[in-house]
Amino acid sequence: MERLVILTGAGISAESGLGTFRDKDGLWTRHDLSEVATPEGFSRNPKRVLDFYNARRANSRAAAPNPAHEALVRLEQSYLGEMLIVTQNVDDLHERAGSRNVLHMHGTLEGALCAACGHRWPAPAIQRPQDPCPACTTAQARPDIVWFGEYPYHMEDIWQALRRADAFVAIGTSGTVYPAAAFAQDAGRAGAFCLELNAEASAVAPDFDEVRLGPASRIVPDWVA
Ligand code: BV8
Repeated sequence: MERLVILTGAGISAESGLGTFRDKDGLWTRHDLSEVATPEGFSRNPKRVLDFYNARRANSRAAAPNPAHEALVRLEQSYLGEMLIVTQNVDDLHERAGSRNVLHMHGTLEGALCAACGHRWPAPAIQRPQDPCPACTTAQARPDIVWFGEYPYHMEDIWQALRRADAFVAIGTSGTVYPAAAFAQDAGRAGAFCLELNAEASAVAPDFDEVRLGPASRIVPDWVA
């Protein structure tokens, strides 16, 4: 039984009109990540953080999956082995394209989390600082996003899948954020063939057996074909 693990990053959603983080005019070139993507930043100024994610949630809901997302759906439907998509992205374009087996290791814009009691629920279109948690009623609602310094979701399942993988494919990620940036090493150590599909070689390109460069909307369908 073939086992395939696919890791996606912001680059797979770039051609859907959602910004990346580290390309020119990327999100982290216009926002200080320590102010909008850390628990400390949220404590300092909840409204600024909620405004940042409310805008991204609106963009995400207005965006549509692109041919790269759709190619992965075709692959999952025809794949005879086990296929898992691990995404660093917080948009839901994989699910809206039709992918079924998706793990969001950095959370999702479609979720809300209570900073006081840990309760999680579907996010409203707009989150406001005074929104009460449905479980403990305190006004500590925040986006269900894994910020820098927080522990990503599903790590045990992801590491187990990487240890058992026959192939690992990274799509549209710069390889700058850990622990995701180490996944090719993790999979390669377990004997997996590692392929990178990217617009430009990532910081961890040397960890891969093969690197193919180009826009995801072209090179992912070409790879799946
Ligand atoms: C943690 C949610 C403890 C926010 C994000 C070593 C080990 C472990 C941790 C660390 C370590 N060293 C440092 C750390 C700490 C830190 C970290 O990695 N810092 C970095 C800056 C050095 N990591 C953490 O804090 C993580 N937690 O470590 O917990 C732990 C310890 C050990 C083991 C487990 C746990 C939590 C990190 C999560 C932070 N949250 N996202 C939000 O989305 O608002 S991370 C942020 O970067 C993004 O959200 C995204 O998910 C992530 C990666 O970015 P990319 O997706 O790669 O996007 P980027 O813009 O960088 O690149 C785009 C790529 O696409 C480029 O390659 C480009 O060429 C390509 N591209 C562009 N257009 C196209 C394209 N490709 C194809 N087609 C196109 N059209």
